[in-house]
Amino acid sequence: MIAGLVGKTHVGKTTFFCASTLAPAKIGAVPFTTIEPNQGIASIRVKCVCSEMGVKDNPRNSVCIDGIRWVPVKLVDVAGLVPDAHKGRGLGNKFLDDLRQADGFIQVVDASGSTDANGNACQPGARDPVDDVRFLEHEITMWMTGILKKDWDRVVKGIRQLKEDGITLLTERLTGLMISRRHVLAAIGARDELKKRIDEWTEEDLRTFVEELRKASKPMVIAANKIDIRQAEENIERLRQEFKDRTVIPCSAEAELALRLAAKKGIISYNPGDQDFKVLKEESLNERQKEGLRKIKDLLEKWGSTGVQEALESIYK
Ligand SMILES: Nc1nc2c(ncn2[C@@H]2O[C@H](COP(=O)(O)OP(=O)(O)O)[C@@H](O)[C@H]2O)c(=O)[nH]1
Ligand SMILES: [Mg+2]
Repeated sequence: MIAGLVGKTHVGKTTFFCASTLAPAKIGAVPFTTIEPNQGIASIRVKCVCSEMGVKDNPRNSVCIDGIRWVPVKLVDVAGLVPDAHKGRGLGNKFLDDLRQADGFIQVVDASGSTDANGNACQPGARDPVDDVRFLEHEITMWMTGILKKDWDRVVKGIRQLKEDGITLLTERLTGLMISRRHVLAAIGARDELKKRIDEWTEEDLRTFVEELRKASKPMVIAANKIDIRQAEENIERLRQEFKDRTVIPCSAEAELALRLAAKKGIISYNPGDQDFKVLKEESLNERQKEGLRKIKDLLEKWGSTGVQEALESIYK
């Protein structure tokens, strides 16, 4: 299983990545916790059969803790996508190609609006994260369109001269993206204008097809990050209004990272996704750290969790 982290620079992707791949000691027993600087292993929770069936399980590559099985997922942190990444701007294509095998994407946006279009810090509230979601959808669609267009002549020739089946030809071109015939059929079924001979599709039809294909094949959850900044709340409401068919998960990657680091050091007891944590070594904390943890506690109380674990898991729901 592979999940891709996408988004422009400075929204918190690497923080999200570090938090997710920094497994608490017990979960860290899964092999290959780190693969490469931008690839690591995160874990998602599934209910373990041992609790349901009352049997003792012996999972080979996942761990079971208190009836929750932690299953490894490869997480890829795609360094800062910039507008026009699909045309190769900012090494965009190279990064995007790391995502070919991804089951889905976590779109990290700075919900506090404190990162401008080019990934530079700005006043909170100055940037509209709705625009970032649109830009990312567009980049991913254009990247997939590019892959398909490369061989479009062959598809047309196959249909016209060799009388091959268009759906099969399309599916063959897309297997490298982990896209199957089922997805191709779903995408075509979604739009009336696509229900005609594939070799007669216009550029516009092709883009429509890819847009539907992306929706059918690659779940994209919006991780609305930086909820610890006041301006985020209003933006999250707007994101939910604008993208009614998308999952928007409020997140604080920074809070999750702090909690996992503290848990790893044995200062607190905390499992990823929890609504709360318990301080174990109060005496080892200075005033600043205590204040930091208090703020995180308030944040958890308000939002239910840091959102990081939920964002990762919602790709697989
Ligand atoms: N306030 C706040 N800042 C965050 C959060 N997550 C990340 N950041 C900060 O945002 C900046 C960019 O983070 P980074 O992970 O490097 O972003 P990337 O460029 O998308 O990989 C850093 O200063 C982080 O500390 C968060 O949840 N809240
Ligand atoms: Mg980064």
